[in-house]
Amino acid sequence: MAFEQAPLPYDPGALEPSGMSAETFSYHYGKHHKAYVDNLNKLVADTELADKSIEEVIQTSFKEGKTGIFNNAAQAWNHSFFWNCLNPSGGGAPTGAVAEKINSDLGGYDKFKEEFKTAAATQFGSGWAWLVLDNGTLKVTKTPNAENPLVHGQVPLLTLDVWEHAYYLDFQNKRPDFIQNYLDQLVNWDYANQNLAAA
Ligand code: MN3
Repeated sequence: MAFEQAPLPYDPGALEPSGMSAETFSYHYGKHHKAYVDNLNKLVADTELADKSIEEVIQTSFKEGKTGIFNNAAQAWNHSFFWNCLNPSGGGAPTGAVAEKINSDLGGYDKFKEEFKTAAATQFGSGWAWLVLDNGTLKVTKTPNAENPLVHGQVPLLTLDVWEHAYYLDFQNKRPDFIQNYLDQLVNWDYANQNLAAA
């Protein structure tokens, strides 16, 4: 049983008016994400990990220092999660329970935005910025390369991919503009609320 790349939750051109082009999706989903899934399947073929859930593969390979498997499993998972964090009608202020918790745990939406922008902009090299639930409290974090909150016992609510491949076609070297665009035009608070409700 092979791991599969989940379909995008929208048409690859659907986010173009919101600043993320179909060309970006053709590379980011069609090449980068696909390669992580394909590599994962090659690396776990004929091992006991082939029949585990991808979350179990992530935890086990991280604990056991199986870097190649971890990197590809986590990147396969991170990207599937990331596509759901984007919405053609997304962006702007949070809603629902997440909004209330951002007020109580992070000091409000404006403070969240500053903290998230700083995390995403200061992740040196490749990585991810996250909004997570950590022991019942919201936190903004950043992780290098493929690392994700699952291996730190946290529940991810939202993420932004800050690998250069995520923004170079649309924003070139201007990572801060890509981050701002995510917050203003793309972020899917409904998905964050679903993840919070399921936590
Ligand atoms: Mn990526």
